[in-house]
Amino acid sequence: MKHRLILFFSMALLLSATMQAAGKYLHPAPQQMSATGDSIAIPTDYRMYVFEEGADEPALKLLYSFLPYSAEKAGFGIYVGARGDKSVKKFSRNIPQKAEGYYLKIDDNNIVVAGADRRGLFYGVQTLLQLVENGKLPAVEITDYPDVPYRGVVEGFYGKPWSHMARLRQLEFYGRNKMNVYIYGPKDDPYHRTPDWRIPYPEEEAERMMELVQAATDNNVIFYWAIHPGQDIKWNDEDRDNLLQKFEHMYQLGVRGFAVFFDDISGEGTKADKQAELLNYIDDNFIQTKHDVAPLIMCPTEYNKSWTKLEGGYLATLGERLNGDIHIMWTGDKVVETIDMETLDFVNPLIKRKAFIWWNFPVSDYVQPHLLMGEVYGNGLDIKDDVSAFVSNPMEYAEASKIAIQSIADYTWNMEAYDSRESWLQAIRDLMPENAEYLKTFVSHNSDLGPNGHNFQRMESEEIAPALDTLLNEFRDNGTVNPQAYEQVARECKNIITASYMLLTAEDNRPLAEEIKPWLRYFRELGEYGCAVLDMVRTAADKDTESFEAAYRQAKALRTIMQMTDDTSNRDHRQPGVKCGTKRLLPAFDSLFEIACNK
Ligand code: NGO
Repeated sequence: MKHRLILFFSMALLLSATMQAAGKYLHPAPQQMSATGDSIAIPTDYRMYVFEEGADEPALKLLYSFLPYSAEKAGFGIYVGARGDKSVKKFSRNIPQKAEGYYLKIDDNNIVVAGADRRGLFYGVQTLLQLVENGKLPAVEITDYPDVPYRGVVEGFYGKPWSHMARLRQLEFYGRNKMNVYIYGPKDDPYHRTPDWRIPYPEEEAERMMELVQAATDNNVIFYWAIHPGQDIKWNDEDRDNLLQKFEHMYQLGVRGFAVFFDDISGEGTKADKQAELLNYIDDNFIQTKHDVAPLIMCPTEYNKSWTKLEGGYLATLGERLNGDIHIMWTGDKVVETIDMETLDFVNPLIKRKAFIWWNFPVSDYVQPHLLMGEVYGNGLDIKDDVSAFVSNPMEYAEASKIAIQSIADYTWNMEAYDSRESWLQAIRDLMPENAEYLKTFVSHNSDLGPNGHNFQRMESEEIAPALDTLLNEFRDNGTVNPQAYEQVARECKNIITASYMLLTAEDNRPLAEEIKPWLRYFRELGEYGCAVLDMVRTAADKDTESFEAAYRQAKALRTIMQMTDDTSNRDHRQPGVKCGTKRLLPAFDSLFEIACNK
């Protein structure tokens, strides 16, 4: 036992040393990986064994983007294919028996990327690319597969739908992070929802849709298109045919995944038996007859536990009547809540299948002045066998949502290995590689939601919180200034100001900088306000009345400026405005201001 433990620890050390040497934190974390510590230069002379030369496959396109095809006779072999392909026959025993899995081996003589299927192969190539560092590849052996079958995003929020460019960037990002599904369902697209769900997209929008479908295919993502007909649907043949015609129109545009949402509606449309009848009809007469379409997904009206009226039998009816292959979405115990075994133990028996999780995070349509860019934590690490899918409903800010989405990708791929902090830090680095430190400062103070109807809270400003508390308590109770705490808070205020300027002008992710611009301005003002408040505290403690007066006037003006920024930015929303640091920073600064005035 002892020996085994020692072996285990030395292996683990070796592995982490190797990965660190390669400067890499592979994400999502592979299920099994061993490394020798050696590395090889990216081969320039090699023989490639592919399943089909020139095949129009995302995995091959990706591979060729960094290893141009070479037919030279060379000793080094690159074997690429999926189970059943001749090119990887030798390795078939190593390929995991799991959908979307892959086997990857790099040594002195060969590179093997062998998928359990085409998507698995694609993920193997993604991992290979992630391993490249300074023209080198570490010698590794990886056996990998996802925990959750469907992982991705449902664009299902209220507010301005994502732009076409933002969606294209997202789809590439999903491929890179091994997410396989994107569900199109923005509430504010009139053609998705009542009353225009019956009408086909105009030419220009239809063309964009086709481009999105292509981008999804290129990144091995299933593009789902969702319809939201419930608010005015008539339970008659005419509307049933309207719906099928719209789906057929979307099919012609290339869509191969369909969903029907009955969330947030009232009236006739909410009837479970009618919904089930319609959905089974669509399933039998459209989904199943096409042969190339992914399973149908539905979002129920009672989509969370707090809205479930057991006595009404809504969910039980769906569970009993809906065809077994139709997925049913679920947001957890509440509209916005983390997902655990308990909620699945409640819903799965009712719906007689594994819930398709629609996780309402980092969506911010009910707290629009806030950006939710903090760590992703709180979901059960033991639920992989009890969900059929886990998709995130994001913010209307596509780039800013990527921090949470990347962590959800990590979480859904390998729950046991999921480390919310590591994943968050990596996502920050990936999003803005050259300004990661500044972005970390910004997002550390932009994660909580403030007071909200769903009573959902997130940690915020954790690192500076103890210093803020010490400074505040000692100053309030004794009128003294704790020097270390003061120093720490003062440094953070300066970091905030610097971070705002750096991010406003950052070139490594312009779309992100543009999205968060109003918050960056407010953030800078918050930092400046903090500095002025600290001056008030110091001069009040020193009984330096004249300097206090000046600091007071400055702090007051800055607080007014912050209010003006809040009052004038981000206006086109139901809940307009911008807020940063509402959990710790701003309340602490405001309290210090008050206390200093009363000293
Ligand atoms: C609801 C609604 C979404 C919102 C979300 C957060 C579901 C399933 N439908 O959850 O459109 O974005 O709340 O407000």
